[in-house]
Amino acid sequence: MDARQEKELALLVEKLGKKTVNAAVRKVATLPVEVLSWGFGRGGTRFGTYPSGKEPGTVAQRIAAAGKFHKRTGKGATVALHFPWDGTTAKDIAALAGWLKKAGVRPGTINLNLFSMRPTGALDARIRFGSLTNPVAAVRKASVAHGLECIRIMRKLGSDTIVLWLPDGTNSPGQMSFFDQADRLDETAKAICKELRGREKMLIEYKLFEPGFYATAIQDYARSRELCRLCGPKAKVLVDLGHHPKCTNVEQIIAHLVRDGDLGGFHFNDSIYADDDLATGSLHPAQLFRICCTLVEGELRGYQKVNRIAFMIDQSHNIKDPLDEMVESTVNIETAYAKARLVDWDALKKAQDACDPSAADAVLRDAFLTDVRPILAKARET
Ligand code: PSV
Ligand code: MN
Repeated sequence: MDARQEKELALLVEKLGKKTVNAAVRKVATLPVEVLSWGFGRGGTRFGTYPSGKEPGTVAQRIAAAGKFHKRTGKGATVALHFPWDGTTAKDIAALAGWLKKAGVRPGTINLNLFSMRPTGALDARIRFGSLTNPVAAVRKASVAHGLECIRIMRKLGSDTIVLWLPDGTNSPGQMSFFDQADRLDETAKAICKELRGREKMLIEYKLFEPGFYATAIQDYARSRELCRLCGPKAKVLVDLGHHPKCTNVEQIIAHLVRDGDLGGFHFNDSIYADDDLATGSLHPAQLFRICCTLVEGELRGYQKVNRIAFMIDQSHNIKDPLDEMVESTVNIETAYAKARLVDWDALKKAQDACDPSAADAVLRDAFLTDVRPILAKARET
């Protein structure tokens, strides 16, 4: 930290007290944020991908970029991996383990990819009719086998979490019965989850739409939670910020999940129109703050510890330099989280219980409007 930052931090201490500021620094410094390997490459849309030529092109280069990110920010100690994107053969997985080690980072969540066709086997063009819910038993079987393969990769790399995001959905009302869709998914999701042992986990991610535009198989947190209940305590819900209908109160969903200990993880990104996968906190910093507030409140009430929830960045870097945009998003997460750690919870509760919403809002606004950059600088130094 330079002299100016030290001075700004001292002013914050004077205003908020040493205990509050030090606690915020500690919490920001120890907040784990996972980055995703493909996010270090150039993202695109269905219209095209326009590389600058400077961004990492291979898996090895992307992992090296993740190492650079980790050294610069202290975050990204773990890297989310997608299969088959990040490797297919045993040789690939061994090489991947080597690149991760060399980059000084660890494998994070292992993400199933049930939307890319494979050159051989049943996961061919028929996956346009679904993977775990496909009407053809052989395709469902191959999809479960991919889940089991991801569990083996997870163990080989030394990770303990797989993520199931299901691209399955239909495009027209007659395409598949809701009842068949649900029955098939109950059976296949259970078949994957029952292979997990000990501390291993499966996070189940929901999404309202895309690539199916009529009826997605895991469309909301109710369905995701229902599947988790069916699969047992190893399964938890994963919330991706871009996967809701517009105007959804995501922080309220978070509260309901946290109360029941059902929140397993987060995919951070930002959006205006749909699942835009833009930089986290670039458009809706206040929403990110409210989400962080809910997480902190959940922890203070003794539900789920914030640091035990898997925070991952899941966004696509189509225009800016991917490494820069990853740093920008991380700083936005840290900023929102630091502000949430500054909320005067006693004053807030008092105002709420006294039916004084103006005073309550003022408490939140005080925290939100605080310039926490000195806290972030101190946390980074730590
Ligand atoms: C789907 O939109 C998603 O959010 C899932 O997490 C996928 O794994 C990821 O994006 C990559 O496409
Ligand atoms: Mn996601």
